[in-house]
Amino acid sequence: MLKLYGFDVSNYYNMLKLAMAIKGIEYEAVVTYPNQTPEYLAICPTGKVPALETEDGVLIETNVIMEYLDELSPEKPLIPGTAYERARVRELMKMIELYIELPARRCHTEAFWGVPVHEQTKTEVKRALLNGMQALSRAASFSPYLAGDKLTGADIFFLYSASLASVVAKKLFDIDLLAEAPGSKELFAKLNAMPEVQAIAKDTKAAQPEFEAYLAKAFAKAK
Ligand SMILES: N[C@@H](CCC(=O)N[C@@H](CS)C(=O)NCC(=O)O)C(=O)O
Repeated sequence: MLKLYGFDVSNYYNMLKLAMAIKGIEYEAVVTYPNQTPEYLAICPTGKVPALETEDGVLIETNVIMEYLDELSPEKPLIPGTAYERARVRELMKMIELYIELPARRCHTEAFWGVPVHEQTKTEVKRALLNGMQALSRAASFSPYLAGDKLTGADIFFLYSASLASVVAKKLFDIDLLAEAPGSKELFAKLNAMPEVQAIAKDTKAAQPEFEAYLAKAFAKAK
């Protein structure tokens, strides 16, 4: 059986949880926090999560795993359609990761854990997030999903990346990031109404205290 390494608060991990829930793929969850121990590095070369253990070996990188799941189990494709349509979904997934998720991540410590970020970093991130969301607004259709009338992997990336980026934008810059992409609030409401998304949100909430204990240890070690 597939083994998914990660933890329930991780937004990348939750992208795969949702992908597997939608596709009806069974797996064993192996609760793992990112770490650089030789044991985990032997499984996952970066020490990050998620990682997926398959019968052929381990895969990392969420978008790559999502594509693998679609090939493994073509029912309910998350990257559907013609070559062009599939490329468009990948394009949106990549835009979300590069221009929304990764800039926002540079400010996670301050937005979520009260560990201040340098002012210069904040200036850069504010601009990057506005540009990223405006670019996505131009590239995506939001009708109602990012790539049209079908839910795709791009919507899964959007749900779990833009939600955290919006918190960063609100807390640090007092910006309503979703307002930069008309249709995104309606899309969020639609996605958040899905029973699979609600089940994952429940797991995330339940896993929060353990994650906070892990973080407290990690920050104490870094001092
Ligand atoms: N590009 C990776 C990013 C995964 C990632 O950054 N995961 C976070 C948890 S949500 C992590 O492991 N962070 C620890 C670290 O960056 O060392 C992917 O697509 O899976």
